[in-house]
Amino acid sequence: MHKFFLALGFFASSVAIGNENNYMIEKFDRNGDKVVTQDEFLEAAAERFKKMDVDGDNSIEKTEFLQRYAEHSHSTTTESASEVGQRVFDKLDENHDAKISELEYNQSRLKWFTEADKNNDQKIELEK
Ligand SMILES: [Ca+2]
Ligand SMILES: [Ca+2]
Ligand SMILES: [Ca+2]
Repeated sequence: MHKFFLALGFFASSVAIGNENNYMIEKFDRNGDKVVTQDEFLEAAAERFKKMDVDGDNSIEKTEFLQRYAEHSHSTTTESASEVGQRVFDKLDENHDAKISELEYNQSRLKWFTEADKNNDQKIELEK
C-alpha cells in the first residue's frame, strides 16, 4: 500500500487525503458526466506522457520528468520539488534504466485507477 502511494506521488502530491476520486474527476473527466471511465483515464495518461516526452523518443528521461515536475508541483516542508521529483521518478522507473517507458507509465496509471475504483466497475465516481 505504501509503495503504491509513493508511486502515485506525481499526481497525489497535490491531492488532499480523502477526495482523491474528486480530484481524478476534475482532471480526467472529458465528457463532463462526473464519471471517469478507464478509457478516459488512459487517454489522458497517454496525452500526459506525450507532453512529458519532449524529444519524442517514447520514453521520459529523468531530465524531462524533473522539468515537468518542477513546473507542476510544490516543494514540501522537508524536500524541494526536485527531491520529490527524483523520488517519484525512481518509483516509476521500475527497471531502473533512468527512463520511464510508456509501459511503465501506463502500468502505474492503471494501478492508480484500479486502486481508486473501489467497486470494480471500471469507473471512478464522485465521492459523496
Ligand atoms: Ca466521463
Ligand atoms: Ca524522451
Ligand atoms: Ca524504465
